[in-house]
Amino acid sequence: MITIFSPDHALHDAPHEFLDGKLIAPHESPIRVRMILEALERADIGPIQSPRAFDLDPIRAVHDNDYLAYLAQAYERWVGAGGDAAAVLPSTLAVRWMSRRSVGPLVAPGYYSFDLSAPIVAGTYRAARAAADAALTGAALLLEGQRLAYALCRPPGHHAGSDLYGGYCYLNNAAIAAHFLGVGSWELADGGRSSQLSTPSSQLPARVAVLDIDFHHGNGTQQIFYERADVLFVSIHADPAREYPYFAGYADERGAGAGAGLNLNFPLEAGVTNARYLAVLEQALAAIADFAPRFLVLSAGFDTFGGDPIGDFALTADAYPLIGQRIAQLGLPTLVVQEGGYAVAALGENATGLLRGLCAM
Ligand code: SP5
Ligand code: ZN
Repeated sequence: MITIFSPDHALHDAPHEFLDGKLIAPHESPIRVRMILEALERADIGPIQSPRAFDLDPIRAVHDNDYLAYLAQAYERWVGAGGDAAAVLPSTLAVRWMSRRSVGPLVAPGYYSFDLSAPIVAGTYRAARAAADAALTGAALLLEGQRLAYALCRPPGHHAGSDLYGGYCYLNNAAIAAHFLGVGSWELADGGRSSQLSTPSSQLPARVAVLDIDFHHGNGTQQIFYERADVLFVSIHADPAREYPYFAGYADERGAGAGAGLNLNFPLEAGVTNARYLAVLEQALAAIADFAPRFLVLSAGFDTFGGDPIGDFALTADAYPLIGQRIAQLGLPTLVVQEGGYAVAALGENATGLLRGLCAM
């Protein structure tokens, strides 16, 4: 199994996040991927490669162009206009009946974000591009015939929508990779196992499933694919009636238009055990098998772990190899994209556990 990792993740190092009325030390920090990387090296689980450099085209396929231009310049414009040099964090958010476009340097953050947990620092955009490149490289490896790749992305991505950031996420790495896998198959016959060109008449994107097992609902990924027939989104997460992101992720959100029926949410109660989780996972996997996708993108968060500081599930380390094994039994070429997980001391064991399970197919 190939891991894709860029040290550029460390360029994003937020000084704080705003949570429950307080400015606190950020839960999402560079130590997270350092812990995972060290565990992968100790476990000798396969080669670790640098991402290839992609241009903006595969990112523009998922994100709004103005949004990308904003992210690229947000910090410099903010500081230039007198914003605090520590980080970009808005004071006023565009919401419901107050959502007129207004994008001056100090207010654009409120137009393009939906919460106060995702500060932008000088290196945020470069780190986010490196994470997207890692996911795209993993997707390219699957198109070239690999069966399993792990994009060790940071910052994470599944809360980022087409033109909104939040929840520690700026670019939706999993969505960018999923779209790339679908259209990438235009160029490739045989599920990407050979590099034979397919016939021009079959130019429909391949079906891709995204399974999101982060503790939090992947609201950004849901939004991006909500009306699409070629991507199935399935998410197992804390009930948003109780947990972040609160305003999306309910079971009755089933997709719309051409995507009707292709968005599937499993909101769960607090205290979810290994056995309960694995039972729900069976339902999620059955829906994916029915869809019969060519590829699977797994948005993998480890904030489902019982020791996580912002989660309330009760999974133990033993759960992750079992989750990996069951997902591997789908028999699909799979790209694992790193999302959340904030119990830093346990991240290495939990991530290697999932990957070992996925390898054991
Ligand atoms: C990628 C990812 O996992 N993002 C998560 C962002 C969550 N931010 C808000 C967390 C709210 C936590 N509230 C309960 C904490 C005490 N149980
Ligand atoms: Zn999460």
